[in-house]
Amino acid sequence: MSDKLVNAIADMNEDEALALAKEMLDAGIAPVQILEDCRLAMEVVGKRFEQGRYFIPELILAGEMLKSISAEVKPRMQGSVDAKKGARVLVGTVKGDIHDIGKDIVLFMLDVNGFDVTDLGVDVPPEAFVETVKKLRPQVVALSGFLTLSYTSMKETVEALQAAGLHSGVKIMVGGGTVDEQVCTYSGADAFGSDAMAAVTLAKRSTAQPQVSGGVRSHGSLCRSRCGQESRAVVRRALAARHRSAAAQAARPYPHPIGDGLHAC
Ligand code: B12
Repeated sequence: MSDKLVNAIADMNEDEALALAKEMLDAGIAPVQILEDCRLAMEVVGKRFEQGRYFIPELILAGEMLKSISAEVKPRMQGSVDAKKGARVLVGTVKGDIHDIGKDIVLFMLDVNGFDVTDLGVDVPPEAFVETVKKLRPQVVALSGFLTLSYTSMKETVEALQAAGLHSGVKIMVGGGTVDEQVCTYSGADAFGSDAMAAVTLAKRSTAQPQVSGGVRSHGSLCRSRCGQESRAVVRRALAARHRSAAAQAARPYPHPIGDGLHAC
């Protein structure tokens, strides 16, 4: 059934995908397993986009499918932990980036794990993070981004929080797409995570929250520890492609991987 769901999403069969997800939930399959299938399907969609087989409409439809499935999954995860709200986490997709599927999954995994989550949405400028941190005084700020461009926005956000004297009071974690240890170091954030469970684990480190776990691949770490080969390779490919373009080099907001403050893992 798991493969079927991955294929239904990847092949753009919206009705079938939603029906399968509901069937799986009714059959008692762990909600986090369904989210993992969604992630696998998005990898296939992303590859087809890269190969020129899919275009923006397919990406939008895939995004819609994931949102519908997430809406089915979320209520099944509620109540699995103590409903009492604990530490505050501020979440947002950084300036210039409108990808929110991964951010929303992070958001609801934090939510069902008892965190008090505030979502600033997408394309969030550094000033909005600063203002909200002043107002809400969260313990954790989670920055999400899927575009290479978002690395610079993450850095600017961390710098803005620092300049406002707010960084010492909050842990800043980054994640999304190809974000890894190098991006974490580059942005000045405290930690990075490659999936929603990692976000929960990282947020939990500064609190004493209970955690709902479910066997989903989870990889998160402080910037100093090792990062995955795969995501490093993707970042390097993205950076190499950027360097091939003279125009991009001229206006390049993200520095070369060797030097400019970035360190190999
Ligand atoms: C769906 C999609 C879209 C949809 C987004 C819909 C939506 N509502 O989000 C739409 C169509 C809008 C879109 C637009 C664009 N996209 Co797009 N998109 C994708 C796609 C296919 C999937 C991304 C996704 O949602 N994955 C699903 C989630 C669940 O993935 P995930 O990474 O496993 O999520 C986990 C982690 O990231 C982590 N996480 C996320 N945030 C955080 C935060 C913290 C703190 C932590 C710890 C963890 C964490 O937890 C998540 C859940 O476990 C990717 C390709 C891909 N394979 O990734 C391209 C991709 C990201 N898009 C890309 C591009 C280029 C664009 C556009 C510029 C296209 C265009 N020419 O207009 C625009 C960008 C506009 C903008 N300003 O942002 C490129 C980015 C390339 C780059 N390196 O910059 C990609 C990689 C496609 C490609 N191969 O070229 N896109």
